[in-house]
Amino acid sequence: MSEYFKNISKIKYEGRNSTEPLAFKYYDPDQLIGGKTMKEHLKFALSWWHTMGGDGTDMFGVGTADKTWGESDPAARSKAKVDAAFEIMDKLSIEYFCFHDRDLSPEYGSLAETNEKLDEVTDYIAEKQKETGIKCLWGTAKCFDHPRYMHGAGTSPSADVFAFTAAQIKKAIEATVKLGGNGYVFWGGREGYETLLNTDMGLELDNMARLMHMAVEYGRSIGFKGDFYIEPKPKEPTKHQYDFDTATVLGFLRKYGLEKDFRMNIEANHATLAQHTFQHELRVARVNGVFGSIDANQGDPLLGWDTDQFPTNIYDAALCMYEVLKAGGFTNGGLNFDAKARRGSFTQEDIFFSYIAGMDTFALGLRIAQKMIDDGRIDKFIADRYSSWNTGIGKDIIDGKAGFAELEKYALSKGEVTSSLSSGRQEMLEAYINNIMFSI
Ligand code: XUL
Ligand code: CO
Repeated sequence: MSEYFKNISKIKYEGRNSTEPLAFKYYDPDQLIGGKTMKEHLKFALSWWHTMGGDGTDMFGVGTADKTWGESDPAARSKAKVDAAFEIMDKLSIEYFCFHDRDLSPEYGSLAETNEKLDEVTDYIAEKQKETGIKCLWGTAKCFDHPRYMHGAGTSPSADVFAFTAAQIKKAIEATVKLGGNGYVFWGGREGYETLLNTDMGLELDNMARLMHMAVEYGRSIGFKGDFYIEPKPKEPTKHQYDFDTATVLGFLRKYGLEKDFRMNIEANHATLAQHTFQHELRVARVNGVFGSIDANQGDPLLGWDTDQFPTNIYDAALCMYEVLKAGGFTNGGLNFDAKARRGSFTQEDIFFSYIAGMDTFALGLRIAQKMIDDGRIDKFIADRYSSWNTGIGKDIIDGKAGFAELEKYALSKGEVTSSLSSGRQEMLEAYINNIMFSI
């Protein structure tokens, strides 16, 4: 087995004063933060598609990075990708990976042959997992790139395409179970529409739910105990994706009785495409008990599309980790870097610089989030702000003891209530965060 990154040795934690670019400044895997090690908190994962396959191809030009791994034969390349991926994960101390079926092994002449070749690759991965202890965070099926999925997969107008989709997902769930994955993701792909003039929305949504019920039923029948996830995204590739944002997906899950088996896989750049902050999406998931996993990346605030950049924004990472800690941490989920080096960052070293940047950003985010909680000023402010619900009329409302009649009586006797309000203190709270961040 060849070494692909000969000039790069295992990346070490050297601390904040290090100027070595190929070293962690903040990610110290075994450091305890709030009683758990950083690696237990963060559960970093490599995304097979961007890292092992993404070569910088965009709408205006061909790839800039060589991701052939020295092989032109597709089967040999798939195997080489496994070797290279495990070398990257080992050198970066990344303990998980996420995959689409077709990133592991491409389509061949028939579905039967495609499945057979996928089995060979997953057998090989399973062996490497045994040797290294590296785990699968989640798997998914690439039901969006082949022309058969031009009008959608689970939401295709063609029942034949729906059947093909089901067959592909069945196999992808089997691969996930075989690799010990604790999650199976549905990201909408082309599940949405371009124009309502040709679209039976009601049937498409019913069918998407049918597909998910089949996936749950089959997954559970072959021993999948992990979480199914939906990864919300409002647009791209379709004009309107059905899984628009967390709130929309929640409505869908509840309508179709899927809420017990599904949680959210929240992606930062998808949140901003939906005109939400990353923290908003995480909060909606948390307060509704469906927080699951995270696709860690960021968009460019000046671009309105899904740029999938490696996360370097400390503020966003801190508020993200604050939500994760408040949710009790990850259970089956983790932080998957659904991110790619920029097209101009085309060298092998750039893979490492990108991951180091992302991992250090989240390590800092975690430290700041824990400090926000330990500091207590923000939590106390919020508790005080809502203290009128702990006693008196507030408590009566919560306890179900006061309805419209009692509240009218109360309001009439109380008179004007503006004086019961206090300042929202947004600027003071933002300054607290700066204070906490810069004294870390
Ligand atoms: C696409 C996206 C996907 C999913 C997995 O925008 O985020 O890579 O994470 O299909
Ligand atoms: Co994603």
